[in-house]
Amino acid sequence: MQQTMRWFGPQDNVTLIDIKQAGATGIVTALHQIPVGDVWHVADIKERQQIIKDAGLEWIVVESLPVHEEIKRATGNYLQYIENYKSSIKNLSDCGIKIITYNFMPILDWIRTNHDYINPDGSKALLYNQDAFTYFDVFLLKRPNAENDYSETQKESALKFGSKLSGLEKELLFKNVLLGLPGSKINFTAEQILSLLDNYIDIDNDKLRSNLIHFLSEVAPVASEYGVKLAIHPDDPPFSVLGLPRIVSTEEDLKAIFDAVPFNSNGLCYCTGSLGANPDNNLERIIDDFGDRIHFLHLRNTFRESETIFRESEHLKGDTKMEVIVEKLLLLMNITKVSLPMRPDHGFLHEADKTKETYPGYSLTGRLKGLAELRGLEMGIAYKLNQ
Ligand code: CS2
Ligand code: MN
Repeated sequence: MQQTMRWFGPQDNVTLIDIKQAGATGIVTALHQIPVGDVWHVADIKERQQIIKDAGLEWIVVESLPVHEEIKRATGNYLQYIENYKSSIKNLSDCGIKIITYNFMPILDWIRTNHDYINPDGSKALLYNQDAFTYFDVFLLKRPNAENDYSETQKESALKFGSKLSGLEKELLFKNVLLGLPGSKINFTAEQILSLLDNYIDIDNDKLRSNLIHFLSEVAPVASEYGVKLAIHPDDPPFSVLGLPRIVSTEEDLKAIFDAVPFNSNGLCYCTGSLGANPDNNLERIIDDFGDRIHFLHLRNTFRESETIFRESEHLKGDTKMEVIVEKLLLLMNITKVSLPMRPDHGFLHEADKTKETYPGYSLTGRLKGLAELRGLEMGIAYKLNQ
């Protein structure tokens, strides 16, 4: 595996030197300053690439080249945005960057209700609690008709959860759920999110899927032509939130996407944390079934405390047996002869990083620990396999 770490660009408090000293050789980043939908021009890509090169690292993966909301909804200027996406693919390829991650989650990227769950050792983790989310949705945001999306028991349980929260805790829940996109510190307001949600009223899973397939049928041939691999990131959490459609959550979802657009460039970002939060997803089978479509690895673990709560756990400890996954991935790479880039995805917030402002899940020490553990795991397994 190629060891990488995500860097949010020059304003990231985790520096390229930090990342290099953590043992990564590859950088995963994006031009966050470019508005979603605009073309990434060669000059801008090269400028960022040079900064990374000067630090002795290489930009190997783009995460993310975001998909404009109008493409997801197939409205307005979406055809132009698809053309822009093709231009960005071509420009990235011209600069030698050949892996692009993106997602097709409407409006929001990943969602957690608690960004500061305290582990027994004092470090902090990200957590999703369905009661907290339901409380947010029905009683705080008061999304129209949200009450119809939950059972009476779910609503009672949510209300019980909410009744224990102080005013400040309610504010924090609001802020946590509506955190903007990774790389941005801007939260959505209630008015903004409600009006954005309105745009999806007529879009169900089938419609969103057909919009994704249309998008892929346009961009995957271009990616193939330029030797670029597209890696769709699974939904996180892998189920519907806020009444929104979700189409990259299950094994059947993946099959539908890959079958519909059978270019190898139409691939997957294999995120064990996102896919693993749904106990019905068989992570090993996903490697067996879609191994040749896996172009990028996010390795992290989750722990399901109950049917309604999951939290991020240590990279090597949780519901996913990371040793089994890494062994399977090494066997796959032996066959494909491709060294897949891997990043530890999120990490805990450790005491050492408490005073540094970083994006939730993206402090240095927690990810360094994850990366170091995963590298060691790989080395041990590779040694055994080659004996
Ligand atoms: C990432 C995602 O921070 C994370 O959890 O795995 O935000 C990911 O970058 C995007 O969904 C990819 O488009
Ligand atoms: Mn991920």
